[in-house]
Amino acid sequence: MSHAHDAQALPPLHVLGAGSLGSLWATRLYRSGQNVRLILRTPERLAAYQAAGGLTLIENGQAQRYPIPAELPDANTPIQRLLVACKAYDAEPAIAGVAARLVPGCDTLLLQNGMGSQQRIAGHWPGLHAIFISATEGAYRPADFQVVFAGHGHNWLGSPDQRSAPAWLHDSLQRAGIPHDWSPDILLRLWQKLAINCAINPLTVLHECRNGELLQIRGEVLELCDELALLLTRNGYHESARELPETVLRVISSTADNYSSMYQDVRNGRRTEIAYLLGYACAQAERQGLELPRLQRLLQRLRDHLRALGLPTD
Ligand code: NAD
Ligand code: KPL
Repeated sequence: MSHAHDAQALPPLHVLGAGSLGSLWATRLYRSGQNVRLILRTPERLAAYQAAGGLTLIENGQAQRYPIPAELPDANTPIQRLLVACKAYDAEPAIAGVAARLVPGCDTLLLQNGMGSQQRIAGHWPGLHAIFISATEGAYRPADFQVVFAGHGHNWLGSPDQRSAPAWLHDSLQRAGIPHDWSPDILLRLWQKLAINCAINPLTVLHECRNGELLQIRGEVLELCDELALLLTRNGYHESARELPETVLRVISSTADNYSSMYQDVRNGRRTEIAYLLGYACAQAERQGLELPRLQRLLQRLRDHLRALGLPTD
């Protein structure tokens, strides 16, 4: 039996959230012959998608359209494999919209940035096999149902309760050319990324600058790293805590010309994922009785800034 046949024989991988990353995953899976279905939010979105004739992936300047089948959340077929590619604040309500279709043990890949949404979903639907993903690939949408593959990166996948990877996962992602590894400690990966994000992204928003310009306020960045290191240590991540200042400075240098994702959200008038990034870090610190005044002040300044721009502060 050929691999392609194997892949087609698997139940569909439903992609909930056909935005930037969801489209990047769906198009690569589909073009490698795999059984993928998009779940679009409303009949209007579905009609617009059908009129567009599929999802277009733009990679190295080349555009290719893929007519991936799509359906609404209330379609009546069961869901055994699900990729949730909504923003962190949309993920739980989006799953609620398809909850009646989820089979027990459904492999549920959660692509959200930051922390908090994944844990809420795993807690709300304990019967799912939740797989958390820490993703550093980059994509954006120049238009509806089009996605530009903007930055190579990696995907770390893991189960928060130490379960092993579903049998289909590695082969499926490998055939699609989606770079990935199974991480035995996905929470460590997510915490590390969260800490880096907290040290960089809010300051780029407040100073309206590229990542690299933060080197001019290196002292402020390092003070934040001190407090973030306390938080990492409290959660058992001693080595990451020790390495954090160096890691953050390295990320700033290697992404010096980039605007952070939070900067881009704010610049484009979009809701940020603040509650799952700096907001989550501060809430965890408070819950754990840790006083982190610099991070708290940064959160306050960021919320004030968002409020002044008329953007949500959560
Ligand atoms: P996006 O806004 O481009 O896409 C999210 C999609 O989900 C949208 O199309 C939206 O309409 C859809 N959606 C929301 N609620 C829905 C519902 N109930 N039913 C169906 N669809 C629904 O977001 P994105 O940039 O792809 O980001 C997704 C996640 O991945 C975020 O947490 C983000 O931080 C993370 N991430 C993104 C990138 C990137 O380069 N884009 C990189 C790393 C991590
Ligand atoms: O991941 C990032 C982002 O923009 O969200 C960087 C800037 C690399 C680290 O926070």
